[in-house]
Parts: sequence; C-alpha cells; structure tokens
Amino acid sequence: MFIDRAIVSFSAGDGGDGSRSFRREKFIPRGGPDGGDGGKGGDIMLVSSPGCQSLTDFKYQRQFIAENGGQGRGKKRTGKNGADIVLQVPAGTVVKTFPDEKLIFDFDRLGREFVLAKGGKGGRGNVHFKSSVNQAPRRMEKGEKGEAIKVVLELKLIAYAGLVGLPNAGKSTLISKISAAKPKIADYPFTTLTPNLGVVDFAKKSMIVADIPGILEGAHQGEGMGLEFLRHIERTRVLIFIIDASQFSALAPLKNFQVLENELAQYHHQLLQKKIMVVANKIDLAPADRSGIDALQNFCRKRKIPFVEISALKGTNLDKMKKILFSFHEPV
Ligand SMILES: Nc1nc2c(ncn2[C@@H]2O[C@H](COP(=O)(O)OP(=O)(O)OP(=O)(O)O)[C@@H](O)[C@H]2O)c(=O)[nH]1
Ligand SMILES: [Mg+2]
Repeated sequence: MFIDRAIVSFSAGDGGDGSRSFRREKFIPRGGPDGGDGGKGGDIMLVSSPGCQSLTDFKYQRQFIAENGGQGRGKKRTGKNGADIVLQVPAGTVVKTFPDEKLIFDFDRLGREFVLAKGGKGGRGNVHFKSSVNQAPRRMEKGEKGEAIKVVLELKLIAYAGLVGLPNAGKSTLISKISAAKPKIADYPFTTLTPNLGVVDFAKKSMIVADIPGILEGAHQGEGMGLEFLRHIERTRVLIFIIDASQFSALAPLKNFQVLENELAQYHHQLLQKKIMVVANKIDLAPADRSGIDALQNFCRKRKIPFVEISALKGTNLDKMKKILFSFHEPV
C-alpha cells in the first residue's frame, strides 16, 4: 500500500525533578543540602534515511512518547536522562502543524535530522540553592514538561518527471511501456488512485517518472480526486502533459492542454515554471482530420514547448519521447 500522509502525536519526555536532600553521615550531624538534579527528558527526533521508503510505520503507530528523565537523588546524584526516540522517515517527507498545516520542516534530502519535540530540562536539586543566609535550603525545582506536538507527516514523491493528463489519457499505459512499473490500466477514468513510480532508462541514464491520477477540470477546487494528487508533482522538475489525441477524445487537443495548464496554475502557479513537454497520445486512433493535432503542435512550437506524437499502446515514438525527456535531464 502506498501511504503518503499520516497524522501523528509526539510527546517528548518530562525532565526529572530536582531532589531535596540533606547529608546524613555519622560525623556530620547537620549536613548541608546534597539533592542532585533531575535528568533530561528524551527528545523525539526524525531522520531522513535511505532504508525508509514510506510512512507506513506511522499508520500503525500514531503516538510516540519518549522516556521521562529520572529524579535527582541525594549525594548530589543526577537523575538518568530519558532515552531519545529517533524515527526514520523517507526523504521527501514534510512535517506540518496539525490541523492548520503550516510547514515545520522539510526533509528535502537524505540525512537530514530534526528534533520535533524537545525533552524537558531536569529540575535543579537543592544543592544549588545554598547561600550564606540559607544553609539548609528546602528549595528544589520541578523538571520541565517535555514538548508535545501533533503533526501531519506528508510524503511527496521525488520523481524527476510527472505525467499529467485527464483521466483515461493513457498515462499508466505509458509508464508501463517505458519502465518496469505495472500499474492498473483500464478503459475508464480514475483507474489510478495512488501514484506509481517507474524508473525510465535511456542511453545509460535513468530517471524516475511518476504516473499520477487523472486531473479533471475543477481539480484545484476539489473536483474528482481534488488536490490529493497535485501534491505529488510539486517536486518534479519536468511535467509531461499527456493529451488524448484520438478521434474519441471529448476535447480538442489544444483545449485539453489548456484545461490541464489552467488547473495546475490554479493549484500553484509555480507548477508552470517547471520544464514541460507535450505528448499527443493514442496517435494510432488519430482522426482523419488532423487539424486539431496540428493546432496543438503549432501552439507548442510558438511557445517553444517540445511536442511529440506517440502511441503508448503500440509503442510508437517512445524513443523519440524519451530522447526529449532526457534532454532536460541534469544531475540531481
Ligand atoms: N488506442 C490506444 N489506446 C490507448 C493508448 N494509450 C492508452 N490507451 C487506452 O486508454 C485507456 C486508458 O489508459 P490508462 O493508461 O489507464 O489511462 P490513465 O491516463 O492512466 O487513466 P487514469 O488513471 O484513469 O487517469 C486504456 O484502455 C488503454 O488501453 C494508445 O496509445 N492507443
Ligand atoms: Mg492511470
């Protein structure tokens, strides 16, 4: 199962209380204060690590509580520090506040660490409070409370390119032909419900391409699958627009492109600052009158957008398409 979102509570450990204690030794009848400090509460830390690919673990455990610090004790003994909890998340995870979803931290690459909830400091024992006027202080401090926070963890796929298209355009068919991914393909809209990633190889290079659910007009307002899926292409460098150019398409190719472009712009205008290419698919079923396809091609030429006609089903022009795609490629 592909899990890309989880709501989780984290509570760091409380600091241990400082101790109130006085020396009691045989030959020291009125011993001074010797209460030690409380230990620190355990922190909760997240780390983006290569071993972790999804947020599945957080689906089964939605609450994490770190250990409290131990109490200080007599003879100036400090309480034990509570153990930290270190949790792994995949690179591409963002942490947001719950429920207003403000960004707290972005694990934009491997090896990043973030202390999500800090353990409370231990309280000081009475040994610290001795003064010239108070030789036998009864004062000690309580340990601080550990931080507690409820957050949204969200995994954004880090694919190099994302396939965007209306439902049924042939996105899943395409990724199944250019990579080893085996997504569900069917002749009805919204076959794809969660993104599929595929590794595409070409000329000894490879890149990750994401097949996402189809985008409908009104998607940015929550139509169809709503915003759920647009999230997944926020991080790609390239957007591949898949346009159904067959005679059975309900929309003219250029109109089709404009609907998609408009939805992306409404969702987040920066999406359109990515590099894009346009792929007219199902060319094996192109209408006899090619004027609709030509209109899209001319439009792309004017805007200097690479354009290619393919048949994902028949495998036509897939190398040509990959060649264009890899011409965008730069090391990441
Ligand atoms: N003739 C023809 N049919 C195609 C081509 N590409 C895809 N199809 C068919 O179009 C239908 C939809 O294909 P999918 O790959 O599931 O489309 P999708 O864009 O992933 O659809 P959603 O996941 O629902 O958004 C299937 O019946 C495919 O066989 C093509 O190049 N030519
Ligand atoms: Mg699909």
